[in-house]
Amino acid sequence: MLTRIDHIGIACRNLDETIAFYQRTYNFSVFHSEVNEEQGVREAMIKINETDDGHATYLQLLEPIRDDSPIAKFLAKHGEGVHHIAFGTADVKAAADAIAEKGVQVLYPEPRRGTMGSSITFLHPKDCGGVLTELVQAAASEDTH
Ligand code: CMX
Ligand code: CO
Repeated sequence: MLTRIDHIGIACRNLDETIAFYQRTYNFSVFHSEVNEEQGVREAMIKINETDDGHATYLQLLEPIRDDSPIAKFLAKHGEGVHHIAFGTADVKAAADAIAEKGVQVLYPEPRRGTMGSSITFLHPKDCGGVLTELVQAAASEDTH
C-alpha cells in the first residue's frame, strides 16, 4: 500500500542558504517551491529520482513562516536537521485508516493539502519509534510549478 519514499523533510532556518548548500554540494536543483500557510512553512522540493510507481522521491526543505508552527517548534527544541520521513501511497485515506487500526495515532483523520497539490496526513512520532511519519497521495499531475 505504501509504494515509495516520497520525501525526507528537513527543517532549516534559512531556506535560501539550505538550497544553496544542496546545490553546491550535490548539484541538486529545486524542482518546485511554495508557501503552505496551513503548515506554516516556506518549502522547496528537490527531486532525487523517479520511482517505479510513476512518482518520485524528493527532499523537502522546510523553513518556518510562523513561530508557533511545527517546524519553528522543532528548530527551537532540536535545531536544524531531519524532521520527518514521508511514504507515498495511491490512497492516503485508506492507508491512514488501515494504520490507525494498528493503534498508531493519525494526526489528520481527514487528509489535508500538502506540497504540489498532494493530500497528506501524519503519524505521531511517539507511536513510530520517534520518527514523525507522513503519508502522501500525490496529485494526479505533479507538474504544478
Ligand atoms: N520527530 C520526532 N519527534 C518529534 C518531532 C519530530 N519531527 N516533533 C516533535 N517530536 C516529539 C518531541 O520531541 C516531543 O517528545 P518529548 O515529549 O519526548 O519531548 C513530542 O514529540 C512532543 O513534541 P512538541 O515539541 O511538544 O510538539 P507538539 O506535540 O506540539 O507537536 C507534532 C508534535 C508531531 C504533533 C507536530 O509537530 C505535528 O502536528 N506535525 C505534523 C505537521 C508538520 O510537521 N508539518 C510541517 C511539515 C509539513 C509538510 O511536510 O508538508
Ligand atoms: Co513533508
